[in-house]
Amino acid sequence: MGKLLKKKDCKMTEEITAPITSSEYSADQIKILEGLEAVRKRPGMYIGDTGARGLHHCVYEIVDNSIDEALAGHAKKIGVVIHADNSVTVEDDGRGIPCEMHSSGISAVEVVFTKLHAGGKFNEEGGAYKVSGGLHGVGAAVVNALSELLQVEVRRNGKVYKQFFKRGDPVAPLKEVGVTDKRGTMVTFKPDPEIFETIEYSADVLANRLRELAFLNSGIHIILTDERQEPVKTQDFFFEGGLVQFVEYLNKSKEKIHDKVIYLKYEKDFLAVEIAMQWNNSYTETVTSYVNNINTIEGGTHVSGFKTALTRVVNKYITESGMGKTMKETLSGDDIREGLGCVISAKVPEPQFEGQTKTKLGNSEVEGFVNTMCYERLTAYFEQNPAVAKKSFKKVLMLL
Ligand code: TSJ
Repeated sequence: MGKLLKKKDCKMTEEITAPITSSEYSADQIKILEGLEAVRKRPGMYIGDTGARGLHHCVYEIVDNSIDEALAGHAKKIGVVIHADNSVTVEDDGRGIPCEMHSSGISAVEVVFTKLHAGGKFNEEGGAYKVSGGLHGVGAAVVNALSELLQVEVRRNGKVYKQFFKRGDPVAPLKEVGVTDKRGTMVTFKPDPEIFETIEYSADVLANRLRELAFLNSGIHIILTDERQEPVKTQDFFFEGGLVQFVEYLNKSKEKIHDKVIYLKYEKDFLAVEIAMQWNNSYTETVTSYVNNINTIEGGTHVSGFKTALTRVVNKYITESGMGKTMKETLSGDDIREGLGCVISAKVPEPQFEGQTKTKLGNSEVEGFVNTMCYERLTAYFEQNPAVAKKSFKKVLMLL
């Protein structure tokens, strides 16, 4: 993923104040375009860079909207297609972006694609548990600004609506173009070669991120199609087992200490954490962590909460079970995590990202939340699964 940007880093577009009639349509557009002009002037500020990373980031920004719709319980399938000309289509079977008129007289769809500070409002009204990554709901407008062409098709209320944009500029207002019995949103965009150093998508880069999203959000089908080759290649990423399957995937070439992946999940007051882990016979620790589907490379409070709890639980188990009767001191966290493959995924409503690369979770409330839940759940897990505990801690104690 590209650089994570805070809302305050983005220049806000001007507020649209007075309601307008259709004849005033183009006049009002000028104000909106001032906002998107800023994106075209300094694309790096919004998508990190204008190289391959930024190019792929555009797809992630659009996909994030569909992931949110799926997390809210309204979509099951997300399709991503790389076309022959390197334009990309993202489609979902969700409720469809609302098409009614916004208070400004512009359709809600157009607001999503032209206003830099639009997104958030809808999502709050929707009451959904909106947690996916992205530029706080401005992603669609940013991608639109950086696209030579963008087309959106919404299927909603039995109707099909369509709108086109050129370099962020609406060609015409949202138009009703037909009837349908389906629901969903489809967006096709062609990255602007005036902006990007390359517009050639890598199917592998997209596949890796989409697979990761499918592991992190179990039950969603994410289907990638690359039409640039014959025969057309399609991959369907779908993992009912979510994080458990993610750890199996990461550990697939390793020799496992115990068969079943340990899995914990806890949700309370809009905070949620899921952890899957399994020891292998190597000496390397691999703790991969995410917050709202964003890889927290530098870790943070969710990771430290887990680590502290694991160290306490394992030492307590070793002492109480008599496994460590020859030991004078307690095991360090590093000892315990030798050979541990682990994925932590936290969902945090207002994440604070810190550190050099803004990939370290800073929210202090998360540390205690994860620590308490891990201490309780892991204690219970090892009591109920003594065979797993014995095998893993023997390895940790180097008795194997
Ligand atoms: F943002 C976007 F335009 F880029 C985009 C949004 C792109 C794609 C491929 C999908 C979507 C999208 C948005 N999929 N589903 C939604 N859902 C809504 O925007 C939505 C629908 C209904 C309601 C409601 O409260 O009735 C609320 C929302 C946020």
